[in-house]
Amino acid sequence: MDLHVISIFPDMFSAILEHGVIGRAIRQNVLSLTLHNPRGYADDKHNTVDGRPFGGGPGMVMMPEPMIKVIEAAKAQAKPGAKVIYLSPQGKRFDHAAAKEFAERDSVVFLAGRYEGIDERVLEHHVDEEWSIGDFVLSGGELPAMVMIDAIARLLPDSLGNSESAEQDSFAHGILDCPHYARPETYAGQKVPDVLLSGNHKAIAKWREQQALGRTWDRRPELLEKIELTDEQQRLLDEYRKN
Ligand code: 9WO
Repeated sequence: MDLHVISIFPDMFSAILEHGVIGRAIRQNVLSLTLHNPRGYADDKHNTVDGRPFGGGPGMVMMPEPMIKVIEAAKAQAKPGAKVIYLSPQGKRFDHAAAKEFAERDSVVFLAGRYEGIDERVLEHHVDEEWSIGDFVLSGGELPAMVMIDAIARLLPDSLGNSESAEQDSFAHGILDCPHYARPETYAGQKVPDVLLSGNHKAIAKWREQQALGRTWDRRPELLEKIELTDEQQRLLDEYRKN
C-alpha cells in the first residue's frame, strides 16, 4: 500500500514511521509512506502557506496556491486512482469498517490541515473525501491521519506479528473486546478467572464471547442494535445479564 501525507509538520510522522505495526509494515515493504510539505510549494522567500481570512476573524487559513501544487505533486507520485482525503471534524466518521475498506486501497493521499483550515476552493475541487476520527477539534489533521494510518496498517496482510489478530480484534465482529490476563495467577489478591486456567479451549472461547457481549451490553448497548446475534450469542448474553 502506497500512502502519501501532506503536512507542514512532516517530522510529527517519525512517531509512527519507526515504531510498531507501521514501522514493521514499511520494513517488510507491505507499506510505503511519503511525506509532502506545502512549504516547498510556496512562492515567496518566507515559504508562506497561510493568509488572513477574508471576512475577518482570528487565526489564519491555508492558501490555495501552495496547497493545490502540493496535492498535484503528491497525486503525481501516488498510484493512479489515489483519492485525496482531508481530515476534519466535518468529515465522515472513521471506524473499524472504514479501516477495512481503506486497507483494500492501493494508494491514498492524506491532507492534514493546520490553523483554521484550508481555503474552501481547494476542498471543493481537489479533495475527494473528508473524514473525521471523532467529534472534537484538534490543532491539526496530523494526529487523525496517524490514527487512520495505524488502524489501516495493522489490517494489511503480513503486517501483524500474529496473522490471526485482526480477525480476533475488538470490532472485527462489531462488539467490544473481552478481558485479558497475564501472569501472575493472583495479583493484589485478585485471581485470574478459573476458566482461563482450565485448559478447556471450548469453555474459554464461550467465556470470552460472553464477556465481550456482556461488556458491549453494559458499555455500548447501541452497538448491539447494529448486529444480528446468533441464538447462542443471545443465550450467552441473557445468561450474563442474569448474573
Ligand atoms: C479552528 C478554529 C478556531 C476558532 C474557531 C473555530 C475553529 N475551528 C478550527 C478548526 O476546525 N481547525 C482545524 C484544525 C482545521 C483543520 C485541521 N484541524 C483539525 C482537524 N482539527 N481537528 C481535526 C480533526 C480531524 C479529524 N478528526 C477529528 C478532528
